[in-house]
Amino acid sequence: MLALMASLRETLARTRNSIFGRVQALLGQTDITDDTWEELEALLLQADVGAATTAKLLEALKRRAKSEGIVRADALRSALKEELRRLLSPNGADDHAKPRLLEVILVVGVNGSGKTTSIAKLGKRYQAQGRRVLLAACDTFRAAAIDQLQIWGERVGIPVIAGAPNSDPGAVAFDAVQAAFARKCDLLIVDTAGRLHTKHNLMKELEKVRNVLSRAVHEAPHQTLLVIDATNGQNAINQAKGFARAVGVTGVILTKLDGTPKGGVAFAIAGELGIPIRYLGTGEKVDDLEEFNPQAFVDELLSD
Ligand SMILES: Nc1nc2c(ncn2[C@@H]2O[C@H](COP(=O)(O)OP(=O)(O)O)[C@@H](O)[C@H]2O)c(=O)[nH]1
Ligand SMILES: [Mg+2]
Repeated sequence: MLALMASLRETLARTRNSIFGRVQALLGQTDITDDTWEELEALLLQADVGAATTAKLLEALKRRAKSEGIVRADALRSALKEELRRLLSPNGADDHAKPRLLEVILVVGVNGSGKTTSIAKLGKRYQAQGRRVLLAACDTFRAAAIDQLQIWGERVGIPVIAGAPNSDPGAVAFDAVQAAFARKCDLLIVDTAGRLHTKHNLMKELEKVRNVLSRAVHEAPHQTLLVIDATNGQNAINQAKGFARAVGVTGVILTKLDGTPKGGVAFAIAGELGIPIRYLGTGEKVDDLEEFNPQAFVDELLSD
């Protein structure tokens, strides 16, 4: 737990030191003035929280200040932390945890966001929990992408099902499901393309892969995880909306939080997409993945 907190601390250091440290200073031991609200709004926008989510937060805080009689800036900080935590906490039960014969996780996202790396990290983590994992290389449009997943598979000791470069990703997905059943695997993680040659339509290809999975395995994919590169800030939100429309994303893996001051984008993702963040990518190594914890995340950005 201590190691975990230390690594979250390191991961969020730049985000905290850049803007959230100033939010912390603004909401210190003083009274709230009109300037407090204006500066808070400006800081949240600078922290990549996004216009829509910043507006929602400000509205909620002003409402609370009025109804709860908050006049001190430090009390406002506590209220802000609560609102940020609430924003990040998914509502409803997580039914992906249901035990199944074969669970299928589809991983999507633009090229370079960290899909393949995150799949290796997830695979290793689940394998360590005793799951029998198989990976599917459905990013068939670049030979290097297939190789990359195979190299990771070898490193972490997880088999990879792949086809020839430029083969149909749906066919690879189908083969991978058959292989998973044959080998009695209980978790199949499917890697996908993030960009295609111009004659193909990425979202259509992803829908096809998704349909193959749902025909082959009851209720599959059981999770569709969208990988978002935190360094893309607000641009990532629009990309995410496209994926969410096309393939129905159930959760987000937010990567490259280490070394970016744009960690506030987590709040924009939660506020604008309403999709829960499940994991944080905290570095390039295979163990650099953390389960997302809203409370720890907010506590790390704003202390009491
Ligand atoms: N610093 C950092 N780098 C990451 C993280 N996740 C992925 N990367 C790097 O991002 C680059 C692209 O990753 P890759 O998995 O190939 O992305 P893909 O194209 O979506 O499959 C690689 O150099 C990874 O090492 C992360 O959490 N932190
Ligand atoms: Mg890849």
